[in-house]
Amino acid sequence: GFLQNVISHPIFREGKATVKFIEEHLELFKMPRIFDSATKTLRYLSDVIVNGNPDVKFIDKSKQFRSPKVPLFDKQAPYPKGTKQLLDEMGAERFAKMIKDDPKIHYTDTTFRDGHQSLLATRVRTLDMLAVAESFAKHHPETFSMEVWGGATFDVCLRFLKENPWERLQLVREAVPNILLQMLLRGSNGVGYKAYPDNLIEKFIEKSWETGIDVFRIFDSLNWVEAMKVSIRTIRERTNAIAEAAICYTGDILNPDNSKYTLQYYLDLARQLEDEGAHMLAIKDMAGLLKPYAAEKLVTELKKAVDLPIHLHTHDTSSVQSASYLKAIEAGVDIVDLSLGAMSGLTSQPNFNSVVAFMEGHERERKVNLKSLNQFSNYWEDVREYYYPFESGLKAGTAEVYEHEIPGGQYSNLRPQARGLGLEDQFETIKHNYAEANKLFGDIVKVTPSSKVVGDFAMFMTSNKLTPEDVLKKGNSLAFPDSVKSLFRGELGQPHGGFPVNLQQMVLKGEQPFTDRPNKHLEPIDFDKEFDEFREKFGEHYTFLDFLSYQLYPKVFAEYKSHRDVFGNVAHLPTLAFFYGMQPGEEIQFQLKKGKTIIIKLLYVTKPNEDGMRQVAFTLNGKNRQIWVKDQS
Ligand code: 3PY
Ligand code: ZN
Repeated sequence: GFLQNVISHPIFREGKATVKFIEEHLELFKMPRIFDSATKTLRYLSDVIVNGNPDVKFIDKSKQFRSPKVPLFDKQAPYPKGTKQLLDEMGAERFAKMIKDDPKIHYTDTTFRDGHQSLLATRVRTLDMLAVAESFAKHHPETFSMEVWGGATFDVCLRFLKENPWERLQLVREAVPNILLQMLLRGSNGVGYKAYPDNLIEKFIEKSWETGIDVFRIFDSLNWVEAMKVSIRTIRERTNAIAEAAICYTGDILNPDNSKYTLQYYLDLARQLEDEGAHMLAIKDMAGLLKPYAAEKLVTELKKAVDLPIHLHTHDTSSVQSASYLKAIEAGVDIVDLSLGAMSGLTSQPNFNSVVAFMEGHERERKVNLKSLNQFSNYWEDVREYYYPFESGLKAGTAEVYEHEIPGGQYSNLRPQARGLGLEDQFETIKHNYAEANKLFGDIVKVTPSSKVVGDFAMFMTSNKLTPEDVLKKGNSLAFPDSVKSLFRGELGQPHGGFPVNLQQMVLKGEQPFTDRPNKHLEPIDFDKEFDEFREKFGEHYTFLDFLSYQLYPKVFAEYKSHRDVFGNVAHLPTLAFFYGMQPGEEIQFQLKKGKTIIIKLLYVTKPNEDGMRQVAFTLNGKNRQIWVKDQS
């Protein structure tokens, strides 16, 4: 073996081996890659067994898990034709027209993206999706699209799951070649929280399309059309994908006291997006504020105002949003977003299975095999248990959402964020301050990243015990959070109606804000030069897609890279082992790569020695292996 080669080498035997020896005799250190990656996997497992996964804040030792059952399907059978084939045949324009002319309602399944982003803080791992992806694609080719990427998934993949988000997309595309794959794009903020250079956004869109995205849902966190133009144009000019431009819904169009976000405001916005070249229009009700009669009114009027198919998205935080869907469907909406039963409701989308059930016999019914759909829900019911540390704690629908207007995706993250700041017992105050912060900011659209700024300020008010009056009185001497400064500098764009001038002056303290597109002030990226530098820094095996990850999230990418250097690709590990490690006597089996199955059994873990080191003993495919780990406790 490798160790034998090294220790029997004369230089080594004479005790003259230095780092130079390693450099000059690299051939001695070449290990088969598979062996190498298995060792890294053992290192990862040992570390989680001894020190825990840093992303898991508590472990419930009494938790019992069932094994999830993937609905049976024929591996050999070809995939039935679906919307993906129709888009490829027809092109985006004709395809969109066909959808608009189709009297039957269409369904988007958000389980792989917004469903878990909103219920489980975006933590669902690729492996648990891939296990059912092919089965779903074969059983449910009538699905309009599957939302599988973008939003917070990109960041969370790298930051917490230590997975490559591009690989996730590639693998889901392979498993689902027949249904449109959809992503959420934050316009000029890409899949991040700030403005990026235009040419980075263009390249990101191009590569996302090449890797598998068919439908780009584009929004701007302030509904600022200027910030969406580059994305819409790029999709039209450089891809064959669908540019679905979104209006973010806030407030209540039926409230007579609301003079800011009126029906007219949304109709104007929709017309502008149509003029900019959108193939489809989305109503993005990110907080679930669109009540049933408002949905009826909005959809009815939008159908008259624009000639595009309309795709409705909501969150069921209030628990009445399926009523809004029914009203919208009867008013002619073309597509609605749903999440599979066990991954639906509350801060997530309305229940796919139940909506299918209530549409039975309706004149706009689309036939979906509900028995089969229920089996997929059952799969997710079991898988969801794996992710219990990431549940939001919200137990029932709440009408409070009409007051605080917190987006579904943010709600599930706010409590852990509050916990991190030691403010968990003040959650009521935080929700209240969220609404107050929004008022101070002039009532802005709240969705990533603008919602994060409002959330940050709500935390700031709470931890400093500030009322809105205090903020306005002491504003000149307050050190506002960075994200608040950035918002008022215009770095996220311009809100409808402008910023409140007095608060803006207090925040900026003499600094001049932008009034044009923040992206215009950013240097374009020199891709050839910077990609070369990236490879020099990180290694030749990193791809252009990795380079894009790095451009979007430099620090997160660097940490992901170090993790990968030490622990290898952890995406293959079963989820329970990934989060909770293993118990002595436990055995896991998984594919380290295609066709290479390994079996790992944990034998024992020793107590720490005087140096605080513990030995973790395994068998790997029957062979004994020991790893030493520093106990950090
Ligand atoms: C995101 O941007 O991640 C969202 O889901 C916004 O609703
Ligand atoms: Zn959403």
